[in-house]
Amino acid sequence: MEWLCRVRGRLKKGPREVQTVAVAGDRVRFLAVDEKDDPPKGVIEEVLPRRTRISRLASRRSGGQVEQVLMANLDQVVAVQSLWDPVPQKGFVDRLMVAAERFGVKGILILNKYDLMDESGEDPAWNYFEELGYTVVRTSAESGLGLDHFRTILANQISLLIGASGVGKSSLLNLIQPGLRLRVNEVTEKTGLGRHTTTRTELFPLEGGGFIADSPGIRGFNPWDIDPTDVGDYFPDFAAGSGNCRYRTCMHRDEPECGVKDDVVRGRIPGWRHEAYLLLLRDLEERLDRTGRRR
Ligand SMILES: Nc1nc2c(ncn2[C@@H]2O[C@H](COP(=O)(O)OP(=O)(O)OP(=O)(O)O)[C@@H](O)[C@H]2O)c(=O)[nH]1
Ligand SMILES: [Mg+2]
Ligand SMILES: [Zn+2]
Repeated sequence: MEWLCRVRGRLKKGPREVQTVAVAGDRVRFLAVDEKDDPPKGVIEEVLPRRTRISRLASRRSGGQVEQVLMANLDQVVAVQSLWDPVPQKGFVDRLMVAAERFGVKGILILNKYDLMDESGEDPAWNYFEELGYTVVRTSAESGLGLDHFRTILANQISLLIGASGVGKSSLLNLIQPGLRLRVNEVTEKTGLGRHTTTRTELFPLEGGGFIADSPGIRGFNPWDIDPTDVGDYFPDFAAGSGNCRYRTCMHRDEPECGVKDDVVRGRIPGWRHEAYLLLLRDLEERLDRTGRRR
């Protein structure tokens, strides 16, 4: 049964934190206020401790170091990219997988719109994520490719779909779980971007067991609560090389005798992967500087 609940005022610590008080996936204790109403109404009195969560730094507009919890109590985060229309976002998957490692949830990559792939073939970057141990599934909401595989990955798990607007998150979910009738919208021809059709994160039960959350398209993603000096720890492919860095505190950037950079030169780590690391590092440092915290 579905209850429409507001959050008890005392649970909100300030306007900025409201978006994080109760999120999709939370387990709550609530008080029935009007059972006979349609839908029945209640008030959330308590949000129970979260087993897991996935969070990012809230937008700059909401002021520096603010946690935005995207979902609570999830088992896996599913990064959705489309091969075309919109084109993949550089570094997005790397960042989501860093967040998955940081928050102890499984990371999965969906490559959607496979029907739109041209002769130039698939970017070898995607294979690399597979080699790193992440599950990668090629799908098409148009042809049905990969949907059975995707379904088995979601069964009995609590999952979050996340990716840019227009990549096909809601379209995939409509096929995985018929009857949902989620709204989908064309990608605009002019900009090649989606229209932000889904506007809130919503959790749905799956027929075969488990739950899945659809979420609004996002562009940037800075994982919450990662110290710049630790970012490298969340890149599993850096582990071997960093054992050979001259300095124990090596950030694998400008330092001499860096084992990670050696691995890049030798072709063991692709250049784009190191680049994604450097950009994430820069973004996290920049945020700390802006909010006046130590570096
Ligand atoms: N050719 C092709 N088009 C697809 C595929 N999947 C989705 N689309 C189309 O892409 C457009 C955007 O799909 P949505 O499902 O609304 O995308 P979304 O990721 O939910 O977007 P937001 O809700 O804005 O975040 C729609 O016109 C879909 O029909 C696919 O596999 N192949
Ligand atoms: Mg959508
Ligand atoms: Zn190094």
